[in-house]
Amino acid sequence: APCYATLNNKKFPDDFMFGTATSSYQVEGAWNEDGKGENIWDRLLHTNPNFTVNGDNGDITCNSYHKYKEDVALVKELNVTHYRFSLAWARILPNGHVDQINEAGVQYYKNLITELRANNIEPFVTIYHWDLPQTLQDEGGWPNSNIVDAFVDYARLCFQLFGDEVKYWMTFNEPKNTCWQGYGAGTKAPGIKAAGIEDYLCSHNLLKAHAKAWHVYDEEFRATQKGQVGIVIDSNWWEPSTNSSDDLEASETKLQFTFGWYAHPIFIGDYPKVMKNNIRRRSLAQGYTKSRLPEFTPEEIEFIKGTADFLGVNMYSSALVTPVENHDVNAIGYEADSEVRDWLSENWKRGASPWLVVTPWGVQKLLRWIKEQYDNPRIIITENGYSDYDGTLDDVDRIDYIQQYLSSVRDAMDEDGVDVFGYTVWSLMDNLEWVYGFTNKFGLYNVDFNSPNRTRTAKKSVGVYQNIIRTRCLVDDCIDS
Ligand code: GBH
Repeated sequence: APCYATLNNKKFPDDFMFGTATSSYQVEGAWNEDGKGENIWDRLLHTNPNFTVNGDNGDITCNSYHKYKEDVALVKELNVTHYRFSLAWARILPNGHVDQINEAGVQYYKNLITELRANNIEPFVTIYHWDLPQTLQDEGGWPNSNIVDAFVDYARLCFQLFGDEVKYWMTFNEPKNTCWQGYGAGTKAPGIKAAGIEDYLCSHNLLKAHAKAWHVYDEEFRATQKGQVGIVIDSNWWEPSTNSSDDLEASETKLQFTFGWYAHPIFIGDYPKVMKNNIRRRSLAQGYTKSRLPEFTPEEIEFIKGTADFLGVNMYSSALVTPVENHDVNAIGYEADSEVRDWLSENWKRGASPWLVVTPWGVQKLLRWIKEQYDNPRIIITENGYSDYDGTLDDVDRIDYIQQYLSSVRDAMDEDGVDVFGYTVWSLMDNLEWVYGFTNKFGLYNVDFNSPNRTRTAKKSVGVYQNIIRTRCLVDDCIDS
């Protein structure tokens, strides 16, 4: 029997939401069917198969485009309140712009949403989860400010098409990974390596696009559709490697560079001070005439501030931090700009993903920090989950992970008064895990990628999650709070 000693014994509130999640490129397949346009992942993985382990790509993956009814049946079987999925921009708008709408793509999402509603499952819709239409990348992608209006037109169309049935919208999933991995480190599509320059331009445009889309909803749709628009921001918990004031400060700096990069403009106004100061100081020392971090005008700061009805948090892991000693002043890059170094403790249990360590206490610390920083926003955990290599049905490590993290979330609610209204397991099923292809498996359901049917099979974690949802408890002798 599992050891319950560290699990919270308090019930989750009756209205607490429990859900599960996927994203379009990772599960849909049908990459060129029924009029879908090419996106940056299609292009990158077709032209450069070495980008992923085993040359895996999303051409077919879980085949959810054809199997969505079966997917919804699994979601139903889980008995969750909500299903978080994303819209593939190029499936709706093949060239990225609203002059050409792909009716078959629109119909696919209408069918999916109808099927969810018919089964009493709340759709949580991410408008952008990393699959930019290739045509928009050819126009410069996120670092080019033209993208702002292209995104806002697309978002408005989504509100028009689906907003009668969708009440929870998220503009962006993990902007840091769109920008830093896509245009800085080059480890995600479009694979551009321009760290310290294009990642900052990308974020600048993305924040404006987010804010504009929120205002469009607020002015044109909120009164009739009565939904909410938020954003999903991810971060590790950055644990000070010692109790020294330098390490405490490194933790704060790293939180500002990761979470604050997006949350500060949206919840407080403008970029975090430490980002503005560090990047300006380093840019000038490097011979630039101004900071590599673009500046918002006072009007833009006001326009972006307050543009989230709720905050989605993706949290999986933690790392230790300390200031970089004798840092190289000439290094141009987002990571160099933070002047903080991070690494994983040898003592932490690992998942299959090289970055994933089992640190449930980190989620409580992150949630408490968010509450204090941003004046107690309404939060939903939009992703949390555990990867293994083999997709085993006897997934005791995943069960342990989910129980421990949920317990820590419950502690954050109870001990720190964090306003958490829901939790979402990544992922409904094993899927295309970006550069790790099909080798890192996060699913509650196993998918047989060798079978043309892409057969789904429940893992042991399904039963455990069903039980948590039914009882709203992590332990047998759980108490009402
Ligand atoms: C999420 O990304 C994605 O939304 C989802 O598509 C994906 O399948 C899932 O998680 C599992 O990976 O130094 O803070 O940047 C989370 C991926 C993992 C990206 C941690 C950043 C490095 C830590 N993130 N990673 S950080």
